Amino acid sequence: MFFSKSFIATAALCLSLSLQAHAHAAIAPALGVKGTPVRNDVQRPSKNSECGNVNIAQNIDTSTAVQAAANGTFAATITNFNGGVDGSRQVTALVDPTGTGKSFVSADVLQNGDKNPSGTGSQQLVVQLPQIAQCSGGATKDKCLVSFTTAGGFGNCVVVQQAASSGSGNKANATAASVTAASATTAAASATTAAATTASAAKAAQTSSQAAQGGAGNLTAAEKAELEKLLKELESKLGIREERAWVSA
Ligand SMILES: *[C@@H]1O[C@H](CO)[C@@H](O)[C@H](O)[C@H]1NC(C)=O
Ligand SMILES: *[C@@H]1O[C@H](CO)[C@@H](O)[C@H](O)[C@H]1NC(C)=O
Ligand SMILES: CC(=O)N[C@H]1CO[C@H](CO)[C@@H](O)[C@@H]1O
Repeated sequence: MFFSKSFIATAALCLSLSLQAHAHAAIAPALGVKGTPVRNDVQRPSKNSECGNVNIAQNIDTSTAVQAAANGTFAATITNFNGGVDGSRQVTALVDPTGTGKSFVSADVLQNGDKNPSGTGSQQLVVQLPQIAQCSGGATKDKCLVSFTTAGGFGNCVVVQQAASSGSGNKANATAASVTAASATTAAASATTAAATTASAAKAAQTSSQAAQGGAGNLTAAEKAELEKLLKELESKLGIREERAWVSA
């Protein structure tokens, strides 16, 4: 009633900042991070920025790389900084065999972490690089970039190195046929990325305009509950009370 538009917009901003501060998990060794990643190193991978804010070209050659086994699997360690789905240790993985951050394809996670851990801790993740994904990135031309995203929407990239000598499977399979398949996949992936970028920009604009107008319709139940809690806190500080139609309980 009183100043609901700016009030909700401010509250939504506070909410997103508070979620950022509380919900984190990092996968080591992290792209662009020396040593064990800490809470502040956690990124929010997104469709047009799968490694978050980390500069890929500047970091791919200086970051610790995980060695892939001859069968194309590799392991990484996920550590969460708070419990619950927001601090989820369950991930999905994307691989960019070119190491540029521009042509990701999905990869199977053979061993995953807990989706809804009760506390903090570390677990091992095991990922299978796709057969066509012979790593060719970085100065050594044998590095892949792997982007991990947790069920809570956090994560980061990891550099994976695939030794040429491990190539009995993947490398030897880089025949004309699989090279053709790989470039077709890459082209398809870039087309998808371009489309997704436009779509997500439109969605972001729509979402923020809805938030600014006081529309909370696109928030999940948990987000609504969190927003409501935050609003009540602000209201009690300001000594006001406002009716919100979207509050279910
Ligand atoms: C791949 O190789 C690793 C290391 O040798 C081994 O531990 C793992 O079981 C293998 N995985 C598969 C799916 O063959
Ligand atoms: C290439 O990959 C296929 C499918 O995984 C496999 O059956 C075949 O043995 C591989 N070829 C070589 C030369 O390793
Ligand atoms: C993805 C999604 O749920 N979009 C909805 C957001 O809210 C508007 C208005 O409430 C709906 O029209 C969208 O379908």
